[in-house]
Amino acid sequence: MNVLLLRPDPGNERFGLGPFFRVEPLGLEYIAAALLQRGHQVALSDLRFPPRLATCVRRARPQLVGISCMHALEYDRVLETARAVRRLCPSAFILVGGHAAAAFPAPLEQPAIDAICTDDGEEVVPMLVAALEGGQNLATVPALRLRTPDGFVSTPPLTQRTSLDRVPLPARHLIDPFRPHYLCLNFRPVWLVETARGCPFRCSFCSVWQLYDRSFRERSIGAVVEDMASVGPHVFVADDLFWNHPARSLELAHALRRRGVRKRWMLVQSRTDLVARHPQLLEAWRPVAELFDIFFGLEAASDAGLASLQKDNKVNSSVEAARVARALGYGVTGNFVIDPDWEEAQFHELWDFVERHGFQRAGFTILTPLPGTALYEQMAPQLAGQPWWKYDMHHLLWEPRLGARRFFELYAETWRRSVLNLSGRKRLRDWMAQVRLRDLPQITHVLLRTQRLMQPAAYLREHQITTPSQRPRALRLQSNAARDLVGLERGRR
Ligand code: B12
Repeated sequence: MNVLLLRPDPGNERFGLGPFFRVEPLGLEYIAAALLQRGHQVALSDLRFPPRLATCVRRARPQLVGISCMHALEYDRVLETARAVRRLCPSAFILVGGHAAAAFPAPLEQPAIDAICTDDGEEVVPMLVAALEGGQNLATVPALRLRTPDGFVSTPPLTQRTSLDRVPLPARHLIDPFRPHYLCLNFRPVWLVETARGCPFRCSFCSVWQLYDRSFRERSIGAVVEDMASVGPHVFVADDLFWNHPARSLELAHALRRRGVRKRWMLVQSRTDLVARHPQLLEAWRPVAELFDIFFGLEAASDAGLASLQKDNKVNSSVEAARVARALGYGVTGNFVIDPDWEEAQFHELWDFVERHGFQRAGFTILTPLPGTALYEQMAPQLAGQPWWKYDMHHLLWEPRLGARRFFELYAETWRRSVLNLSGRKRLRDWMAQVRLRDLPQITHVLLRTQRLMQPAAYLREHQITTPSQRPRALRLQSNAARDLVGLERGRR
């Protein structure tokens, strides 16, 4: 079967570091590998970059189009993309999958979409393709929300979680034309690698553990070494919780070193208590990359703050993890969560903590009940009517205790205290002194764009948009671009 897999343009990157962390659609590459193994024809397009959707569809002549929906903030754009595909290619079966689609499919249950995959795609997509080819009843394909004349219905779940070794290597060659676009800050091109999936912890704001029932799956050491050896010098590790299984992580580090794998830059995400308890792991991994950053879920400046997020951790661990990591030459970055219910005192507590422990490289997101979490269910009445584009963790979804104006003043001030503030402790010239000449234009662009995070008015303008039909100007413009993308207007004329 001819299959076209699409990574849509989220079209919602005005705040946050999204544009500076553009990474490959790894989930689609694994699905593509599973389909290629079975002899299907697969094309993969990243619609953030040319060619346009119409061109992709014309070239691929797909019988099935798979669209990824990774983040809740992308629901509307995914629907727009599905509608455009339907017009361009009315006979194709349209399937949507990916983290947000699986965790909370309801917003996608629309006529433009034929089915939504509610689990990983490596097994489900080949089974669906086989069922479509064989003219079988699609209700026998597991892990779907399937459109029927009576509405969307669930098919049975997978009998067990898909082993990550079922498809050992992603079909990276399919995205070769897009590779030069993938970057993390000034590291370009970047490769996304997955060594494990899931997380056994239960942070209230996170939808990963709730989708995967706190499971944690690992790829075999051999497959990871093969993948790591094949990718380029800049690696972003997608794992939800790196180093979670210390003995296996140690074995993996040794296997990579034996194979002579050494990267220029790596970024992993981990927990502070894990790192604080296992300095030997960090020692073993350090030689794997010349520059090595760790992104910690720091979340709060007090034990009470951590407890309120079900972090099951203490701030002592944050301090200790930063000490251990820095002593071994790791870059320490991370994120803090800001609760709209905060008083001024909690902002001050956070600023003091950042200052005292040197966490100026961390970012700050607004507590956002993500669909698919118990927090979302609990807060549903307060969230009613909020548009999905506001689920980017830089918008308020309900009125903050301090009032929106004051909240955003303090939120912007929090960002001003970060290393990104060009009028603050680190000036543009200090940044320049640290980067390679060829990276100067990119890093300057990043830094200038991020100054918006420090402007209360920028947030307030969008906060004032309260009806779902209204959209920020930037999103409207992109929507027009989306229509143009498929040439619909031209076709009508
Ligand atoms: C890489 C990543 C990013 C990257 C790149 C994303 C991009 N735009 O391309 C960056 C760093 C930019 C990013 C940014 C953000 N991210 Co993000 N990100 C991830 C991460 C860590 C890994 C995803 C990944 O590639 N995994 C590896 C692959 C192999 O797995 P996969 O994608 O899940 O694919 C499998 C299945 O989902 C399925 N599948 C996938 N696609 C499809 C398609 C079809 C058709 C089918 C059938 C199946 C299918 O099959 C695949 C193979 O098994 C996930 C964590 C996670 N566990 O999902 C968070 C995650 C998706 N991100 C999240 C969030 C919150 C964000 C931010 C809002 C964070 C922020 N602080 O600003 C921003 C939003 C940016 C924006 N404006 O778009 C949340 C999403 C929650 C939600 N429900 O919305 C997650 C789940 C993290 C979390 N712990 O909460 N992110």
